[in-house]
Amino acid sequence: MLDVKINVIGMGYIGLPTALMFAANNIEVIGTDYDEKLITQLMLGKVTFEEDGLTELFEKAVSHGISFSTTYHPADIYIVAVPTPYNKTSKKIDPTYVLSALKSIMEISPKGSTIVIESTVSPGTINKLVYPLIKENGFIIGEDVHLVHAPERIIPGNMIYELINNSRTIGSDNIDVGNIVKELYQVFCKGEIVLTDIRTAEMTKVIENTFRDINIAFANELTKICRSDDMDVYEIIRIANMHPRVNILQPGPGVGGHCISVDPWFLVGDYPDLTNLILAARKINDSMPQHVLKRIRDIMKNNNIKDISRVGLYGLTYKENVDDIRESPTLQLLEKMDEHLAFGVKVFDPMLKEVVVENQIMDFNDFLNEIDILVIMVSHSHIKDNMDNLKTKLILDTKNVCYFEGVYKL
Ligand code: SAJ
Repeated sequence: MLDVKINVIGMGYIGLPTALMFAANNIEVIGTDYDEKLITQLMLGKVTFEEDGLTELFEKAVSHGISFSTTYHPADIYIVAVPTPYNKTSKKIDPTYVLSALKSIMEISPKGSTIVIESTVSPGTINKLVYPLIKENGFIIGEDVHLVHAPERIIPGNMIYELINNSRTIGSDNIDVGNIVKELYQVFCKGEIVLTDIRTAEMTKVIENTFRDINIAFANELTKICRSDDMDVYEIIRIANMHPRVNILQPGPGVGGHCISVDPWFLVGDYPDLTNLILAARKINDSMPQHVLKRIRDIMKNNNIKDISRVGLYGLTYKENVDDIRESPTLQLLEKMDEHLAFGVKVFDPMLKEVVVENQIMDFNDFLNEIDILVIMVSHSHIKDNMDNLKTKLILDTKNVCYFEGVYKL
């Protein structure tokens, strides 16, 4: 057992499972978050979002003594896992949450400790913004405190498995400190852990998500080409992917979540003259809700349906089998519908326990009774299990999960 105390700052989608994983592996852990409601819920023994295996991991971590707090407590290693949005005007990273977490750490005098930033940051952020902040607070980096960037790679929907099995990157400008942090993550991580410098780690993380965004944009552009000339994009991608060196991702109603639809903007914001492809990909993916809207209008026209309130959007989360709605394609579509159409479209999502948008119906059968056109925006397992109930509806299937005759595709 490693004799260290860790304070994980940010009990969200990344920080919570990471904190639990350390605690479940016999490390002393405090989970910190300024959100009192969230900390209260954790203290009451309830997880704050749905994820396979999270409840079991939580119980194990609690039995090993994990604690939660809204105030910062001293530790040997601080792991910062707070959101890093982008500024929608400048397209650059909005580092507010990271910097404010660091300021709070500084206040509890972290001499001798190591600060690990897990949050995704744009390349150069640690040099340009984090180092100066730490110096301003009177600490000498490399002597009083050490800094490490250890971006995560886990995918919502399979987080616990990936936390254990994925390879990881540790960026440190001091190899000894890098090795200590590597050893720490090795208490649960079975994947290879690559040690590199901080800037390389920052850039690598951002380009991994950018690569995926560009690949999805390619699939989405193919969809538009195929739609314009009546070809089956799914069959074309399926066959092309049989080539040993081709791996095209799947088209969809847009790209959501807090990672893939955000991180490429960091590069566009920092290198505006050099990011033609990355910007084009972002624009293509952001145009998909508009494409869905056009498809809905075509279907309404072809079937002489004039009342938008007879249209139902299935799925509000950013992807299948998660309860996270951040930047979701359905939310993007609703914004567009609000601009273009009289309000009234119905919404249903089996993963959500609370009403988050207008006209959201909580019961699936009630939802089906209220609509004539069903737009499948998210391929939750729930819809795959309920295919037989859908046969009387006009269906626009943006996720290619429905195989009856007459189903409209993207
Ligand atoms: N999507 C498509 N077509 C596809 C795959 C995804 O349209 O073929 C859409 C999804 O529906 C969703 C969006 O893209 O709206 C993003 O979903 P995702 O499953 O691709 O990725 P995230 O955002 O859940 O997680 C990503 C992962 N990054 C990569 O796979 C390179 C994950 O490993 C990262 O840890 C995570 O971002 C993160 O936190 O950065």
